[in-house]
Amino acid sequence: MPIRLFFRREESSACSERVVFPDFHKSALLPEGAVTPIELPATKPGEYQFHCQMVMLRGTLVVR
Ligand SMILES: [Cu+2]
Repeated sequence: MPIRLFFRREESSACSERVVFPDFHKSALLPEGAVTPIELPATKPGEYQFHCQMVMLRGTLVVR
């Protein structure tokens, strides 16, 4: 199934203004104080990294 994630940006550092999912060639601007949905296509089980533009803030999306 396609994936929909919601990001809520809770601070104003420029670092957190964009989230990047390199495996999906997808990124989104995150307005401060707002919830931003991000749609990703259906994909194989595995772990997919996401991060800010400078790769300082990071996370992992686990697909089972
Ligand atoms: Cu950053």
